[in-house]
Amino acid sequence: MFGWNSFDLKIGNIEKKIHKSARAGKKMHFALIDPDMRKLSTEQISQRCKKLGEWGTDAVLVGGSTHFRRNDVDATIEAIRSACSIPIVLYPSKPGALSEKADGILFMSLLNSRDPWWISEAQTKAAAWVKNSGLEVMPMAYLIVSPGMTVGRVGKAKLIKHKEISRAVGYAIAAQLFGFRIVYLEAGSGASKPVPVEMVRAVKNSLDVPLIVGGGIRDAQTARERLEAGADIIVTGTAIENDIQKHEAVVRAIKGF
Ligand code: 1GP
Repeated sequence: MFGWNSFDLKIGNIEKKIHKSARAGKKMHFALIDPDMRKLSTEQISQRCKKLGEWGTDAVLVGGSTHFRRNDVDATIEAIRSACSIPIVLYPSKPGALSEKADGILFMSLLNSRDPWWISEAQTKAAAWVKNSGLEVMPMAYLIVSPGMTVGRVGKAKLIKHKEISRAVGYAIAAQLFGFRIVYLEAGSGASKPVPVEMVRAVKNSLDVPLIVGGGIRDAQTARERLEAGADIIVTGTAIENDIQKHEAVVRAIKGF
């Protein structure tokens, strides 16, 4: 049995900062690090996070769609922790790949999946562990937009096409009415086209909770356009993996917006 006293129902510090920044119009940058050690070694992860810490990145998300080794998640978190003091947030793909070494978890539902596993069943498997983990829990609705990439395929998403703006808005409003406190519009890691500006604007105008936008954002201009349209947080991953030095301009553009 769970006692109510053992679980903090209040919003935690990471999420408080997200809401406060969004209310103040201050933009945030989240870096995605894939715990797949075939992509980056722990040394490479540390080296990248040291730079991100200097540039003002607000959180490091740890997650990926294809690789699920708990040991790799732990090692990734340790490598980040040793290099910077940026909060570390799980961006989970599977109940077995969770680690209490992180600071928080995006407890997310892929609302436009065709498969109940990604909407509520995986979360149900992990729920007791998450509740007892001590992690800060941030309930988040995850919406996958075309092209969706690996996460769209693995998550069996009924992709939101670029012209389906009212469908995106419907999902976002439903998410807020369900009680999700953050909405994430995701084009998929490595997407050739990011979430369109018109969709970001329409979704933001319909929402009262912070909006995250990610997938295919590789340059400062693309990031700026989405921030102007109302994104509160920009997530980048592939560009950090590929060439961290080139990425400084993107992080600075977001933080200096
Ligand atoms: C993926 O939105 C994130 O979940 C990051 O995408 O790798 O294309 O930056 P990129």
